Amino acid sequence: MSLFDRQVIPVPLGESDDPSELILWPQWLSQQEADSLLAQSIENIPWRHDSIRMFGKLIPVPRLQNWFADHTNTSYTYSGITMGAVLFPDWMADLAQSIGKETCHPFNRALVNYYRDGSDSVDWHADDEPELGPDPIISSLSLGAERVFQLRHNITGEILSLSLPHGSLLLMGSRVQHFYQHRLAKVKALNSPRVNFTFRYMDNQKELSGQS
Ligand SMILES: O=C(O)CCC(=O)C(=O)O
Repeated sequence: MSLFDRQVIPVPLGESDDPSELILWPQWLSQQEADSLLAQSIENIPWRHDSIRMFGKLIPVPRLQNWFADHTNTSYTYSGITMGAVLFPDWMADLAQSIGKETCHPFNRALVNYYRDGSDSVDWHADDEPELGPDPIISSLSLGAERVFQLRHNITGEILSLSLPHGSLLLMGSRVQHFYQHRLAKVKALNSPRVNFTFRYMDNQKELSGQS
C-alpha cells in the first residue's frame, strides 16, 4: 500500500454494534507542506500554558494548547479549563475546509496541542463534551515528531496503538468517543516537537441559543 493511500482500521464497539472506523491518511500532506505548517503553527499560534486544579493544587498541563473556531462567541471547557475561542486565521480555516472535503465531514472548531518534547503528553480521555453532539466525528492532523496514539476500549480495556507520522490525518468515526478513550503517552529521550490539530464540529445555532 502506498503512503498516499488511506487505510481503514475497523474498531470494535459494543457486542451488538457494527464496528466504527478509524481512517488514516499516513501522508496527507507532503513533507514540504507539513514542515511549513509545523513551523507556522509553532511560531504563530498564541500558545496557552494552562493549569488544572487537582487535590487542591494547581498542576501545569503537560503541553501548550489553544482553541480555535469560526467565530469568537464560543468557548471550550475541559478539566475545569475554559478557553475562549481564537478566530481561525485564514490558513487554519483553509485547513479545516480541505480536511472537511477529504473526509466528507464539516469542521468549525480546532483544539491545537503543542508537545514540546517527549515529556509532554495528553492523558486518557474522550472528546465527548455535550456541545460536540451525540456522535462526535474528529479529524486529527499530526505534524512533527512521530508519536504513538493509543485508544483503549472502556469495557474490555483492549488497546489499539497507532503511530502518527508527520503530515498524517486520522479520522475518528462516529461512536468511537462513546466506546474508547485515547491518549498520547510520554516518551523518553525525545527532543523534537509535535503539533496536533483535532478538528471538531459544533452546531453554532444550538450553541448560541444555549441548547447544546
Ligand atoms: O495529540 C494527539 O494526537 C491527541 C490529541 C487529543 O487527544 C485531543 O485533542 O483530544
